[in-house]
Amino acid sequence: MTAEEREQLEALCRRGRRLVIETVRHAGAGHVGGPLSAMEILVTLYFKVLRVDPARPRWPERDRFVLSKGHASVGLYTVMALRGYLPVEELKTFDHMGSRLQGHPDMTALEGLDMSTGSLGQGLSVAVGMALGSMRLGTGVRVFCLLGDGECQEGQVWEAAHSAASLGLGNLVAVVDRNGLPQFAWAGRRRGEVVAWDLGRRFCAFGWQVREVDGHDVGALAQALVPSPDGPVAVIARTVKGKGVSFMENDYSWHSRVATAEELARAIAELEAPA
Ligand SMILES: Cc1ncc(C[n+]2csc(CCOP(=O)(O)OP(=O)(O)O)c2C)c(N)n1
Repeated sequence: MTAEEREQLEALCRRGRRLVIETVRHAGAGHVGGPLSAMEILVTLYFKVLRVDPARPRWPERDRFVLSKGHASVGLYTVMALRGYLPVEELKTFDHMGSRLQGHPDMTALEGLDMSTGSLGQGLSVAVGMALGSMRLGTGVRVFCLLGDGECQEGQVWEAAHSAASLGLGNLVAVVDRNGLPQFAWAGRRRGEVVAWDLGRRFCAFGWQVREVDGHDVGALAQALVPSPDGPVAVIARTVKGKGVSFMENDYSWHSRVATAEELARAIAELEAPA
């Protein structure tokens, strides 16, 4: 990746973070910490990795993306808006009655969105089905799925992981936003305790190729988010929940909290401060 390209993607991430916080404030509800931790992952996917065309959202040979951690929908809508799937102005309708942009993604409402999600643990199973279909039909479609690390406590994730490896899905990449901080406590831990459990070893044990990267480094992500003909790939992206705004980072209360006018101003000042 050239320095210029990196700068462009990083600028998109800063703009995306601001839009997420503003959108949630405008709606009066929504998730913040998880969309902020996933911003570089989403921007790298939509601007560098995915073979998609916003002008042809139903192009049969497009790559597919499944946001398994569906509560981060505001992050996905923001990046899709920046990519040209919808007007940025439409983000102001987020979570309103009748809007195409709901608190969890609705594939029947917005073209270009490939899967409705929100009930954690299910997205990887769908991605496995999509990848299997593509492999059997020889379409060349690649499938990418973003999971939360808290979400990986769901047993269904591991049933899907087992199937993907058994089926030798060389067109499937799962990326885990490993921010170490779910909404509630990890089993046996205090609420708000950051726990970086070793998901890489678990995916490896299930027969996946594992790549561990800094999840805020767009260059490293672009290199890692590449399928392998040998079978499914798990990218463990080390991230920080609430990344980009000092008082939101690693604070579980920002999982889903609406910024006050004063907090919004402070967040914007930080995001727009010269590097
Ligand atoms: C099956 C299910 N149980 C509970 C929830 C409520 N919930 C929404 S987000 C969340 C925490 C998710 O943590 P993680 O996957 O680490 O997401 P991130 O920190 O990246 O936002 C929970 C428990 C849900 N959406 N689905």
